[in-house]
Amino acid sequence: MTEASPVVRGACPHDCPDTCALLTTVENGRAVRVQGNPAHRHTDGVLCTKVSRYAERTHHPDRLLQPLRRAGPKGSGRFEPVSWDEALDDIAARLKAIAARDPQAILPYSYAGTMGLVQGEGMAARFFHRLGASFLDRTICASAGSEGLTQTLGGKVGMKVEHFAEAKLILIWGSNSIASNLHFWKLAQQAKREGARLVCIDPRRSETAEKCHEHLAIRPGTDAALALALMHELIAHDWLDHDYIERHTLGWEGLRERALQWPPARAAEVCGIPEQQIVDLARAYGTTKPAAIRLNYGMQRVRGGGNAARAVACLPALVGAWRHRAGGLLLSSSGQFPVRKAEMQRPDLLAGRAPRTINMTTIGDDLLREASPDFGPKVEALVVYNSNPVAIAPDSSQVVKGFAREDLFTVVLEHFQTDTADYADYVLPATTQHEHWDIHTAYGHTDVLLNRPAIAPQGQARSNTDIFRALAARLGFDEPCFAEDDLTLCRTAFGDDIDFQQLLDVGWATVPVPEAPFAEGGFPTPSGRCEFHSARLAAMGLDPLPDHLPNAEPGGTHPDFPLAMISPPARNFLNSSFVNVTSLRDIEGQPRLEIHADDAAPRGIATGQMVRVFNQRGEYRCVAEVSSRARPGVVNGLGIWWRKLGPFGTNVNEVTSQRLTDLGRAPTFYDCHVQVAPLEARH
Ligand SMILES: Nc1nc2c(c(=O)[nH]1)N[C@H]1C(S)=C(S)[C@@H](COP(=O)(O)OP(=O)(O)OC[C@H]3O[C@@H](n4cnc5c(=O)[nH]c(N)nc54)[C@H](O)[C@@H]3O)O[C@H]1N2
Ligand SMILES: Nc1nc2c(c(=O)[nH]1)N[C@H]1C(S)=C(S)[C@@H](COP(=O)(O)OP(=O)(O)OC[C@H]3O[C@@H](n4cnc5c(=O)[nH]c(N)nc54)[C@H](O)[C@@H]3O)O[C@H]1N2
Ligand code: SF4
Ligand SMILES: [Mo]
Repeated sequence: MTEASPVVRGACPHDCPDTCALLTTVENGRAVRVQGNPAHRHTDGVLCTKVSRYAERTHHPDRLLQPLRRAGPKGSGRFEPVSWDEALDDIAARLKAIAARDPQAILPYSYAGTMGLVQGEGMAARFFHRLGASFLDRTICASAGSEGLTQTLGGKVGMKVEHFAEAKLILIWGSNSIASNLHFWKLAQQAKREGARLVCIDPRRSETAEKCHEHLAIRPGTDAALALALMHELIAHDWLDHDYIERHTLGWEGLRERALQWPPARAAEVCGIPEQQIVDLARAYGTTKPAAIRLNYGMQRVRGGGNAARAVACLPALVGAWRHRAGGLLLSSSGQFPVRKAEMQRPDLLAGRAPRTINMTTIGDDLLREASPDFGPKVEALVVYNSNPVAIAPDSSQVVKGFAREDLFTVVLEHFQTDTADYADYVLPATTQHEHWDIHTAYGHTDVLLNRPAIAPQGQARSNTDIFRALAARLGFDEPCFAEDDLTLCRTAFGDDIDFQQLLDVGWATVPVPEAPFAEGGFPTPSGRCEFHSARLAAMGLDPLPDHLPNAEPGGTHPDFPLAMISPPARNFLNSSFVNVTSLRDIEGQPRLEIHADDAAPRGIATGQMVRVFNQRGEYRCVAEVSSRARPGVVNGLGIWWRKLGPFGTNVNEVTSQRLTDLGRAPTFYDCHVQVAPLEARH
């Protein structure tokens, strides 16, 4: 295959653990087909439905193809075309004027539209560092679990995903693998065929849960209670690996004492499942070797999410599961890549300045804050790229209020006129993965992938890097790093730690990771041990041992909002991406709320009926589906629709809160109480 060939090698840019290798067929300058590369072992020639339609997205009739300037009130969606020069000159002048007063009044807002190291925080980070803009704390997805894992195992490290195929027991914990980690599911199936038992721990009877041998439908946010009860049983039956605990862990006495407070009966009460299920799972976990845990981020979007990840991450050390390459745990492998972050992002351009940090999760509140000694200057300008905050950030009525500020200068780099782009002063058309270079790590395997552009930029679209280079030039940033092209940035990402020629020739390269990374301990924690007891947490004034922290809004306690709601992704969307791709939206139909018959009946709710889902923060409307996918007391509001494509212009984040997790300053999307009523009932 050569560069001139009509099939071009790329990488999936999305925030999905699998980071697939793509093959794009090009005809007459158009991407006509996207397939999984059969030669890449993790992709194995298979893509999810969404990305199989990537060409439809690239050549979508609604693609933004020219820069736009606002021509109506904020949010009205009225824009007029402008030239790139006009747009960039004006944006540069506005940012310059604000920066002259205080650059911290400028805030970048970006996340996972692309996970690429170049089109993500590559040139953009250099630009904002040089400017001295506020830092953005990128917490919206994973930082509670990441922090929990880091405080316990020492980093985002764990089992190699391929070895799950050899496990004899697999706990799929807080992950709807079929929807969001498809290539792991294939390995789990392989293990199942070899006799492994699959257990799913998830409040929702997900596509994955229904295909496992066992499903523990726990209440949201009760994972730590379950993990502590499992430990209780491991102790009671002495299914412990005393030698491993002695040599490779820290703080066993304290953890033991805490676990002994959690007999299965107590956890059964908290988790809302039969005691016997806990007892049986503990026996299976204590006596099956090798046992592997696929933990995922679904379980950490609650108040105690960081502690819950910590509690689960303690389990493998207790039974010595790490001794075997098919034992242990995987949450994220992203800590295993030797990315040259400083060379990519150039924090040295701050030149000693230390800007304040704003948490992306609380953007709703923070856009509405006035200047104060605590907060610093009011946010005057927002530059959004790779994200759609008006749809995906919690407590959207506040987010909308912030974005609607007439005195806020907002620039949005986008492929489409999203809910967020509707509030922009300038919308700048960005290239898609088909139109630019990039380089990718993964969080569900350990390969680096290169993405080659398959086609020319559509219309007047420009890459994020190109846009930030152009702004840098207009602001007079003349450091040579602002002149580097994308291929140079791709090369910089790993320096000589990766064979770049192999990336060019083959498309990917595997990072060396030991087969069984902690068989002999050697955790990347300060003590080198698996830290049940974390001195670092103690030093922060936090509980050094993992504990169960009940949800802030557990459902069943508030008189007006008795149901707990979780809002995991709909299978055919990727967060808010793809909602505007007609063929995928047609599969999803309408925004749906799954509700158990026991909760639907007393409310007079039937399948297909339009319902109001509401709490103290707001209300959204969607179609009810009375379904055993929901457990009693918990409703599942599948996400994340574009507000303007859902009925009544709202989505599920109307009711979620800006409360943060125990660790990692992360959102609590799945810690949310609501009431549900048929739409007509109000009249
Ligand atoms: N199809 C599809 N794939 C995706 C995405 C998508 O939007 N669509 N998003 C991508 C992104 S950004 C991410 S971060 C990952 C997310 O993927 P995951 O990490 O798997 O997280 P979620 O999909 O949020 O939730 C997974 C499961 O956790 C369950 N869950 C909810 N609350 C709890 C709880 O308290 N405890 C337990 N044990 N389980 C709970 C949910 O019901 C859901 O079935 O997926 C990526 N892949
Ligand atoms: N209620 C609820 N809310 C959630 C979640 C949930 O489970 N429930 N999940 C949360 C999670 S895990 C995450 S990760 C966040 C995700 O939230 P976001 O990071 O905002 O991800 P997307 O919604 O996919 O939006 C990404 C946007 O980036 C754009 N984009 C893609 N590539 C490029 C590019 O190269 N250049 C530019 N300029 N733009 C590009 C896409 O067109 C898209 O509109 O949402 C969170 N919100
Ligand atoms: S979203 Fe995930 S499964 Fe789908 S193509 Fe991308 S990496 Fe593969
Ligand atoms: Mo995410």
